[in-house]
Amino acid sequence: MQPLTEMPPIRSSEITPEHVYFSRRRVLRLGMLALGSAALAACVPTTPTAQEAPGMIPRLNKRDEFGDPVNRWEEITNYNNFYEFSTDKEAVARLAQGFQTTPWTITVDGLVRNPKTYDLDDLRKFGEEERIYRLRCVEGWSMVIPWLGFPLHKLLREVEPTAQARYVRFVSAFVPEQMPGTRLLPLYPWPYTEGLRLDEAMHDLTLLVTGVYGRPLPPQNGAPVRLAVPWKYGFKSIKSIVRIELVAEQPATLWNTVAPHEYGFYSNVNPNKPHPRWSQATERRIGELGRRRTLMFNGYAQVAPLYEGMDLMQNY
Ligand SMILES: Nc1nc2c(c(=O)[nH]1)N[C@H]1C(S)=C(S)[C@@H](COP(=O)(O)O)O[C@H]1N2
Ligand SMILES: [Mo]
Repeated sequence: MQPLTEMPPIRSSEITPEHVYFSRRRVLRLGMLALGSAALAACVPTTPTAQEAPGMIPRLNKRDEFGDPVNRWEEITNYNNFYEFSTDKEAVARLAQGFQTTPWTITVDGLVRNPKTYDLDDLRKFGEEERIYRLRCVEGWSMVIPWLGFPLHKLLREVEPTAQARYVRFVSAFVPEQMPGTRLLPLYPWPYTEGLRLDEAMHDLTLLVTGVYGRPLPPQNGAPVRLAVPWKYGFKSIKSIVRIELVAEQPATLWNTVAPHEYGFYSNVNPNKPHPRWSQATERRIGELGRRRTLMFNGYAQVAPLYEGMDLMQNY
């Protein structure tokens, strides 16, 4: 599992609050002026750059293939589902702040010819490209997110699944000392697990994500490595992955175990298949007024051949 290091997690109380940080800079600047040295004062930046100041990251002027603009950094990193930290979407960012993501390894094993444990450096050789994907949560909201990562098939080809391998099982880190949400939900079958059929995992849209918005992935978005499967409900896009196991039978997943009648194994975005407690016909795009129509496969119609001959109303 997730290795524990000697370093304790950073407490949120140890992080300098923004107003203190800015006033310290002001005091420093005044001090420099008091020295009467114009040359020295000129070395002190008078305005914080976007990189330094949290909350001042400019909106990327990019659109997805459907013509929709990407969401703001603030939205993507402050409205999160990550139950290991909290069920409150707006509290996850703060509670995940001290989560230790280095050192980190992902073990890839099971029905493969070349099982291997990858560290973050090992993953670099697979490259990093930007993919702007829609994320549609099963709860009825959505965003457009510019991920950085590489297609999972690159890694799967390297480990060489055997002929018996038919599914891929993914496991998240489980570190209760650093994950207060898991202690509030002790009856959940932790660690968080997910699964894909092997052909879904091999599809070029299936991305292993290492960054977002041109930056490393923040803890609340599933650092250091998470999945993005854009044609499925968001809960299939498992965060903070520590193990990828090739298996013969359809694996148990957390949400399918907790509420099988509400969350199927496939969970493809499907506007015609209502959740037992709400419609899935429309969604609220974060940052927009009103609702928009939800599209079959979240708009990614190219995956339809994966499900030829399957009744997606029964086998959801
Ligand atoms: N380990 C883990 N992965 C997870 C979740 C979680 O609670 N734990 N939530 C899922 C859900 S419901 C959604 S909608 C997405 C949200 O990803 P985001 O916060 O990066 O937008 O992560 C998914 N991956
Ligand atoms: Mo979700």
